[in-house]
Amino acid sequence: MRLIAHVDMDAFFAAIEERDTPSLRGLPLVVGADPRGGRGRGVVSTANYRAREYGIHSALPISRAWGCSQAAVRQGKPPAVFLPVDMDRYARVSARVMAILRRFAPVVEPASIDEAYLDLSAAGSYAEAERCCRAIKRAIVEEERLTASVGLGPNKLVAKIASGLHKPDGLTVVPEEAVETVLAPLPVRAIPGIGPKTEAALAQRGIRLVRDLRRCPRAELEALFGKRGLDFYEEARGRDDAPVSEAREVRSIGEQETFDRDTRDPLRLGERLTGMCGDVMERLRAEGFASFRTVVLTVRFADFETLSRSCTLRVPTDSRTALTAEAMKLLMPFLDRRENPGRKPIRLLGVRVEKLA
Ligand code: TTP
Ligand code: MG
Repeated sequence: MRLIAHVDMDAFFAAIEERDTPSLRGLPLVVGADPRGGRGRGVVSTANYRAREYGIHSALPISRAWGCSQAAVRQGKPPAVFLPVDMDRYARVSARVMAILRRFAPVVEPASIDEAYLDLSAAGSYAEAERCCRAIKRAIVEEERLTASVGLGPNKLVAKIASGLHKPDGLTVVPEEAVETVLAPLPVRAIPGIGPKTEAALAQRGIRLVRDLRRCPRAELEALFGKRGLDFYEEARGRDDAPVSEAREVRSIGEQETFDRDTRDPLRLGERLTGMCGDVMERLRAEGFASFRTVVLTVRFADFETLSRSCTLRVPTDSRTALTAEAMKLLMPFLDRRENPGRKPIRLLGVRVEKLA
């Protein structure tokens, strides 16, 4: 019998800010781009639960988050506090949380900065694995003063869905025999891999809940979505045999920045790019990688046209100078006719490293 847990930190970036700054506790918090009094650009990274009551959530444009906060103020509620993203600090906390998890499970697979899968099969029973999950939650609270939500189930798919069912500070156990009942009433979006596009395509056919998806014949799903359709067929039944594997899910580490104003100023772009390269290197180290080989630069122009260019080094490196130099080389053609014949100003720059070791 497999016993798989999924641990997901609650309102991760915002929870760290609250922990580290007592004066922020209990206030609605938004971590993300600078709102600039409603004129800011970029998006919300995360909001704490108090701010979510205002309608603010991850990936919402920061200007809209500002609007939500203003609306709340008009109803006599406190304004949201907007904080910039301090990725180095969050990455360091993440590394410590992952280290705690490794004390409890032989195999831990980090799935993002704030979530991981654990193989607890050695516990032998749901009762024992559940005790282990409680101990994990306790250790994270005691050592990091942060809460996590945990899901326990027969595979990664069910564990992941379960961890999201009782947030924050939840522990949700879904043994094999409960899988069908628990999944049936959930929206199809609860299935990882079903995004807004697939959701819309399914809704057109009247398929909104996992229970509707279960009624859809295998051949029909395959005809609609190809190989992914076959996955949906299995997932609707809570089936997933993917192993929990130490092999890092993290394939790339990147930073990006939307500028206050679209710009083609080489000095300003170069300065921001250098800053981002520094942040990427810090995260690379915080997440335990020794080197990278590929550098990818992303440029979004004022009209939202978005281009990426990459280069792969002959040998892996851990040098910040090398990263900055390669990123600069990739940027240059965007400043002149080579990649930017229309001389369009740039809205966003991003840099990421891949082929990590
Ligand atoms: P999530 O686990 O999706 O969100 P969360 O931990 O803030 O809240 P929840 O309690 O619902 O789990 O993501 C983890 C962190 O990743 C989050 O704190 C901020 C960051 N993040 C972004 O920067 N942009 C995004 O669009 C999302 C979804 C997350
Ligand atoms: Mg989380």
